[in-house]
Amino acid sequence: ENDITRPKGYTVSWHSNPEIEKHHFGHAHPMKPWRLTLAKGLIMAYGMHAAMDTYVSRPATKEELEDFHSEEYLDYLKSALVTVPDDNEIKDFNLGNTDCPIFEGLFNYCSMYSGASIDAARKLCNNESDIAINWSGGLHHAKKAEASGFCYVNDIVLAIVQLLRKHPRVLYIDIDVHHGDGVEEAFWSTDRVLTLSIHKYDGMNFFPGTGDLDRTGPDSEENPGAHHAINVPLSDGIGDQQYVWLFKTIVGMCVQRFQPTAIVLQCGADSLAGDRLGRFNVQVQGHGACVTYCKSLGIPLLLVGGGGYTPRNVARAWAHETSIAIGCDGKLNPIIPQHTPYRSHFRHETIFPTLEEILGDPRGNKNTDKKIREIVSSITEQLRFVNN
Ligand code: V1P
Ligand code: CA
Ligand code: ZN
Repeated sequence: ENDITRPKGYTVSWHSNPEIEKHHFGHAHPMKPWRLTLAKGLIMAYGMHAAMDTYVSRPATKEELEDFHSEEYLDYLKSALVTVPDDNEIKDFNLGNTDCPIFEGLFNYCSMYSGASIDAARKLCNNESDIAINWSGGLHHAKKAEASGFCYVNDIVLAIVQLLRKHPRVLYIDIDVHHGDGVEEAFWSTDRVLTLSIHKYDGMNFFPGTGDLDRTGPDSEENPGAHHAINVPLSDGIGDQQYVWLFKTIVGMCVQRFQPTAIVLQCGADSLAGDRLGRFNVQVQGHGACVTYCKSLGIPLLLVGGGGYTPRNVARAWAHETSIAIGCDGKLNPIIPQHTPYRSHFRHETIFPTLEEILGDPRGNKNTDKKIREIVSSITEQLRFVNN
């Protein structure tokens, strides 16, 4: 039987809007906003919403979006039609291509997921939440005046800008299988945000092609941002043991050195085994262990989504991570209640014993322990230059 009660002594807020899930990137496109419907279905089927403050988020205002994006870009994004755009506009804003199509309601979709991240950040600033969650956010590739890799508006940057109003230092951690280039670039020249991305790296053979170990910030020591970008490039097939050890070791060192007053964790679920675009072998348990570790630090925490292209696995991971946030992980009924309408989405699966177990052929692990230790040594050296 379910035993979900409101956690005593701390508050978790969940920010979402059902409007977001209704948008479609197009049939062949891997980004499926309805994975959020699946995640919400699991979260609610377990009754986890009863343990959180739930908010229906509102769209971000033009002024809020302009905290990062250029007015010309936003104007174009707002007026963009589902027709083939002018060549100059494609070139200027990287919009209307296979990765970043212009679809019905695009601007509404962008302002909605961004509004949720901004609201979540404000709850943390006002001490009204200890952990704030927006699974529809985490769109880490968007630039000031450019869409990239399924991301049009960078809700993470907008949320961090809000956090910086109250918080002197923000640690950004990105466990999406892709490099968090847009967030890294936005805070490239400041020492108030330490960005850490763990990702697959194989030069131009894997999107977005950046994020090698030696990409540590601006080259000039005069620039306050020097050494404040941390990149963990990995190869195919990393599993829970190496991944979680690496995560705890590096995040632990970052927290000790940088002393963040707030943490933003991008929980991109394309780092899970069996992901349609990903290459890793991380299980829901290992992915969730990253959330558990961040929660254990006792620092205000913003959880956002991100990538994740095998929708049922995404839903399981984010439902599991919601259970970690509210502190009921391990106490969940392993069988999805029979009566939930959402169960129909899962019925074709041959194995479905627990929320934590996911499907997908294991990939061969190309990451040696030696390489993992070398990464840690290199980042240990880098962090000597980081002082709070
Ligand atoms: O590799 C590319 C293209 C090729 N170049 C022109 C760029 N794009 C990738 C984009 C991946 C975006 C990941 C976003 C996130 O980090 C955050 C939400 O998860 C790409 C891939 C791929 N396998 O890397 N696009 C597509 N696949 C794609 C496939 C079918 C239809 C549309 C896009
Ligand atoms: Ca990443
Ligand atoms: Zn990704």
